[in-house]
Amino acid sequence: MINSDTDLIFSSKKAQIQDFAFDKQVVEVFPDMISRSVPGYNTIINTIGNLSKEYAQANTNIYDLGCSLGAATLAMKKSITVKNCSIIGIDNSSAMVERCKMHVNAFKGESQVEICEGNILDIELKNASMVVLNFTLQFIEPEARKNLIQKIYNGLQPGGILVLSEKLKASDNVCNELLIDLHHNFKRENGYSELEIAQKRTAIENVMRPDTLETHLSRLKDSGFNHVNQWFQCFNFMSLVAIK
Ligand code: GEK
Repeated sequence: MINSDTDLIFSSKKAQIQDFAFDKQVVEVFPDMISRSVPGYNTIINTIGNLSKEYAQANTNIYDLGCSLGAATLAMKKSITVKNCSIIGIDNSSAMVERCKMHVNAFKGESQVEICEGNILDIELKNASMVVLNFTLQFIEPEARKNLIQKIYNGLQPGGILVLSEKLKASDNVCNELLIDLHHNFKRENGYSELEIAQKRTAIENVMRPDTLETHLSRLKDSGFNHVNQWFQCFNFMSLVAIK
């Protein structure tokens, strides 16, 4: 059923395709867009909630970096029962932050939640027991990714966890094309047309630059994470945990 929350951004032919931006138009349809475009999104959000039950430590901070409308923040707010945790959600899109504040305030939870507009490359990260990078690192300039992961490692308490979810580029070109085809099938099955798939692909290719799994794993190891494992993959979308 099509309604005002349905993602129709690329449904009509555009004379010129601008780079994708997390603006007001995207915010309006974001939950529909992400759940029809990212295989396993709801499973990943639920699992972030479950992991926060296990890993959130009393008197620490929990960070949701690139929080968008706060789906992961909310899953954690609903799950955390230990005392005196602060969940801090950060996003550099003012349209996202404005809407996110309304979403998260609508639910009660044990932890206090603060949603801030800012660049995750500039923030200080300290006394953390859990950090979530749910499909955000792929939008960060590749040269800045190592420092960000290192900052996260340094800001985590021993035993703290990073949940990193990303779209992947397969290192083998044949397999990469296969995974892209399977993902496009997933989008077709969720009602996106060929035109929408093609125009979105053009709009996003300059702003979202996926890494290979090998690059993620070696960056995490080089930053000091000794315990790293993928727990989810569907087509070219994966999520992993890294524990300090
Ligand atoms: C979810 N985690 O629903 N600083 C802060 N925010 C940024 C930056 C930056 N440098 N770069 C991009 N963003 C969410 C989904 S979406 C993924 C994350 C997607 C923000 C950007 O504004 C957007 O809200 C988010 O990262 C990426 O669990 O749409 O594919």
